[in-house]
Amino acid sequence: MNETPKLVGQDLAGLWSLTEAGESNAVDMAIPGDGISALVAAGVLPEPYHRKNEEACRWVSERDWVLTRHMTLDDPNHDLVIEGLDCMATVRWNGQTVIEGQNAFRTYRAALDDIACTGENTVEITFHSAVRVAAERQAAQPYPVPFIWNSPIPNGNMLRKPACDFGWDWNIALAPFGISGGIRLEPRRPARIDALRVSQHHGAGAVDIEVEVLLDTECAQTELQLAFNGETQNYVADGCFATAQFRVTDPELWWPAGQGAQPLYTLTATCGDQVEQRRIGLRDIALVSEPDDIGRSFELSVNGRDIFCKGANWIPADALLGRITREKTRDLLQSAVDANMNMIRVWGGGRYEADWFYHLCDELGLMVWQDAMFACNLYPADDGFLSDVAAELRENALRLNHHACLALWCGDNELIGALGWFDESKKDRDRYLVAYDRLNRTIETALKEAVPDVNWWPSSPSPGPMSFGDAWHDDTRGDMHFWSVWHEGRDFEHYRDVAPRFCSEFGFQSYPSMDVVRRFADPEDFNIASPVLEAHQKDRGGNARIAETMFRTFRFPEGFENFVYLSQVQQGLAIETAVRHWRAQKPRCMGALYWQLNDTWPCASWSSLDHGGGWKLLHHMARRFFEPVTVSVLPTETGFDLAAINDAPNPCDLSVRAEALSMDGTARLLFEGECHAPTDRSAQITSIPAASLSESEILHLTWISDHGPGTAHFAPKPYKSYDLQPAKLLLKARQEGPLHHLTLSADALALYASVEASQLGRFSDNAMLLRPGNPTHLTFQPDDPSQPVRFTTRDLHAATYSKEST
Ligand code: BMA
Repeated sequence: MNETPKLVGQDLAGLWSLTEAGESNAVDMAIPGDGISALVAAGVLPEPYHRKNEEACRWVSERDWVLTRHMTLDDPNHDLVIEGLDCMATVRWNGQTVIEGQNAFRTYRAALDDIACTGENTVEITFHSAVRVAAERQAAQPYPVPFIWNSPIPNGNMLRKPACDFGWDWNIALAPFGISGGIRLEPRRPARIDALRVSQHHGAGAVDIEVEVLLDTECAQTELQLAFNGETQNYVADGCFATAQFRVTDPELWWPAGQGAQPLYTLTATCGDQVEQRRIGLRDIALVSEPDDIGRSFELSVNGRDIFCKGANWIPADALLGRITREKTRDLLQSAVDANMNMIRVWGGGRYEADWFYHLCDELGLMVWQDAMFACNLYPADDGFLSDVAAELRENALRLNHHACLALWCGDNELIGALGWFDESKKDRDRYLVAYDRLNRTIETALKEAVPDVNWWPSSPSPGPMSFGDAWHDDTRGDMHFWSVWHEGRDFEHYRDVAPRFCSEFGFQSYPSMDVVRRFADPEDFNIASPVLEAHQKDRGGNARIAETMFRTFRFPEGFENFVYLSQVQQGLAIETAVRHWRAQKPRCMGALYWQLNDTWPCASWSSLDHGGGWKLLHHMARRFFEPVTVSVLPTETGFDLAAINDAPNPCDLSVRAEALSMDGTARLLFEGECHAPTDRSAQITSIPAASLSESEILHLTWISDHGPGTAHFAPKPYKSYDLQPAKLLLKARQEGPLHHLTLSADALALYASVEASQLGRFSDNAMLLRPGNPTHLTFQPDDPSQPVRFTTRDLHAATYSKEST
């Protein structure tokens, strides 16, 4: 069931006419949508994601654009409502200015009664160049307010639109304009429901629901009807406010994925012809951050159960808002849950997502860490800017407050760190820290006024309220962004030197999969140093870091396709090293959200899902290293500790086997035993002396519990130091209906054995360890089953040994 209310009035979504200001050539523009997508569809611009076309599309953001639509009205007595007007826009109705938009994160509403007429009407929206207005605003600041170097389009921090629109270290820079939400005429109502604030009080065997109705009304009294869980109550509201109470006995609780079900109850509020519907999951969710012996804890508790949060950071589903669809977004979120995630962090450089996004997360059991939309820049702190921010936070907090998935609100992304990145703020930290605190207080105050019981965290990363320390290197307090491995070039082992309380960002880049590369590049571009591939790598040192890490870890790959494959293997290895280690630190550590889940366009990035939703090897590995019950190898000075981790709701027992595996695939048993895994902490299984493994062996683990079997391996030395044997992978494929059944077998130990397909689809597994005599079965579900598929196999030996040496 959807939350979208039935429209009373007139929907103005659909085709509008777009012209450059002062020009006469018009093209169609779909609303919701963006101008770049419209100009591409009309053939005015080339496909921006292809090769180096970004450059050819940049000029659009430097011009003004006019969107027009004519319509006939029987009754002019309407409000014009626009959601996601992005962003500096003047809206004229029959020539009269009715809205001056300046914030893509707010809803604008204008009464048209004196302006609209019966019969033919014209609405015109002028989008002023974001580049020009941002520069004007910067020039008007009383002191310089620097923006991040990742953004090739300057001054994005002056405008309230997604920060990454101006470019990011993974994004194309186009600063698109458009409308991301609804645009409609609503009948002028004497009283209107502006927001519903829903709070839950959980007691023994019952949940009390309080619904506060916030009305926009000039009437002294308004009749309302509220219905929840089959019970209907009638009210007469005095003024702008009414409160209703409901009690649910024997409630069916909402749980994060992996902890239980996600039942949703329906709340309906009716005011005249306005019917608002919300789906409510009953849960008691608390952010627990308290001083302790280590420093300051950070964890989420749901219905009294401490939850280890596993997941990734969410960025907009596409760089062009017109290309974002509910179906594609659902697929990305479903992939998160399928990889055993229970949380995503909606990162502060994107946007507050649409209502339906949070509704999907409610249904899927994906908790949402919600940043306020501020990232990596310094920001203005003048009254005009701050009052706009307060209105933005109030609106979004009220819009989203009822969602079960919403776990916490966070003030920003990395604004405290940013104080140390710019010459201006390094020279005068006092001024910029005060400005920061004004902004941060504005956000906190607006949120708490709107939704008093909100779970609030001041910034990410943050050691805690009123702490402005280095949460990139301090693993004792609050949430941490641990970037030393990627941005400081430390080796993967360095992940084990820290034990964050909650790691809300850490990441390692890889190349997009070959099916994605083929869509944006031509074969002559297939070289990471080619201009086209470099144009799709937005992190200055990114290619060098990927290549350097390969030198450290592997023998160098043969050819471009193996380079792409190996970049994904090493990305998976990096994140697996961190996650397995930090999960074993439970309960000191209670969360690991890697950077980043998805991509906005096809590029080299830290994502585990390709642009288009395909699974990179990291995503397959994440499914395994995020499994509720798992075993981690913790290297010590004398050997290897094995730890059992259980994030499932109940304790369980595991049977564990550890073997020494040689490169030809033969195995020697080192340990076999049972272990009890409680849910509140990781449990030591055994220690394996370092001398148990010969120089040419790796550790191989298998286990079985109530949650099924699991497997992992651990190589004590870089893979390049092992003499891998030719695995000679053999793939047998058979198609049954839409599904391809694949059997993969090997002649010797095959590490990170993978299958790629010539078209988009989902493999059931990948990046596997194969041993001779133990074939593996997997499936491939193509997106388009009518097309023939060609499969390619890869493994570490085949990718890194020249043909002559095999
Ligand atoms: C983090 C994020 C992003 C960035 C990523 C990779 O700090 O907050 O700003 O894209 O690092 O550099």
